[in-house]
Amino acid sequence: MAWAEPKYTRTRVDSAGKKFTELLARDFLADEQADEFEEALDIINNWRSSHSYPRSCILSPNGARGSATQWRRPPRPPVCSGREGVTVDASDRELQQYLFDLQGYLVIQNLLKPAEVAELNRLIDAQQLPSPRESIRFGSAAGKHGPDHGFLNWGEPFCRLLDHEAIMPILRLRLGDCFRLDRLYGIRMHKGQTMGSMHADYGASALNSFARPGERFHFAPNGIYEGFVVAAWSLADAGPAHGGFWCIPGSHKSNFKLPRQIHEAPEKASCVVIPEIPAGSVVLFTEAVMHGTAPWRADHERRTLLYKYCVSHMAWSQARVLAPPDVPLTPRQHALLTEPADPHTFVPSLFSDGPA
Ligand SMILES: O=C(O)CCC(=O)C(=O)O
Ligand SMILES: [Fe+2]
Repeated sequence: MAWAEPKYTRTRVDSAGKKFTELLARDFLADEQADEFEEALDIINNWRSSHSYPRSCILSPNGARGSATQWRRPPRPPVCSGREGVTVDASDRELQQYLFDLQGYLVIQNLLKPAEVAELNRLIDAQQLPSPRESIRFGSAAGKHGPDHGFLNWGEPFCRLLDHEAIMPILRLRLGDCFRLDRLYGIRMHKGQTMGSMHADYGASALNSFARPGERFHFAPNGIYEGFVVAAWSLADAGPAHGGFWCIPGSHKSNFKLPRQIHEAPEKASCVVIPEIPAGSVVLFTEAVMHGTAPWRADHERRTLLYKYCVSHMAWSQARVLAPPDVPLTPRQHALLTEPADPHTFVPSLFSDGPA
């Protein structure tokens, strides 16, 4: 890995740091402020890449999008251009674990080739679905939808994503060796559409926050205490300029309810981030992180496939995702459709290097 030569004095770097922090805290930047922001970023980047190890949340498979030290310019305003930046090698599990745990989500860019994305989109087109104005969700299974195979029966490319090699080790970081697919659905959105409000399925703001905790299962105070993770595949570009998934990084660790002010106007809150998730990329997020759907502002249609996984002894849905009748599954894909049960006693590891 090549490290850059330092180009700026300590004083220059310090003042760039102050400017960067000041501008980052704003929701909107005027054009000349955006230029100042980028100039500050260039100085920090140079300092950073000449001195320190990168940090952030955007992963690129095998560094395919550039070196591990490369900042991506945050998109220009409006809202919440991400604090995301550096690309890191997708095989760096330690960094993935740290960032996923820290932020509650992780983006892996450009995992699917354009031809794979096109094939999935073609199979969706072939369903002749009603307009998203009638129904934003499509191809659902389990959850409130009831038992179904959903879009898994639309073709092998949908089943391949169930246990895609790039996401399994990252799901394992949060869910352990034994987990199951709890439900799935797709989202299509047209310009101007919105969907639901921000929510988290665990923690102080969750509907279940008044439920008594289990008597026999005690969690370490700072351990991972929820077991529901989503892999959401983008089949169309999503991000700050378009809309799509948004969240409050780190909120899965928060002990306090979402303030009304943020709930009512997330687009005004600088803590809300819309990550850049180009077509062919996946965002993994814990359902415990405060998240939701930003209004769709792009001319193109939003298309996202959401696969939701629980630790094996947990079910979020009452209903199950059924095996697709017309598409054969591999043994591991079948294993993901298991009934909830104790890990390792009733449910074997999904990983060949895990305990039997
Ligand atoms: O629009 C999105 O990607 C978020 C959907 C959502 O809230 C969820 O999957 O739980
Ligand atoms: Fe959600």
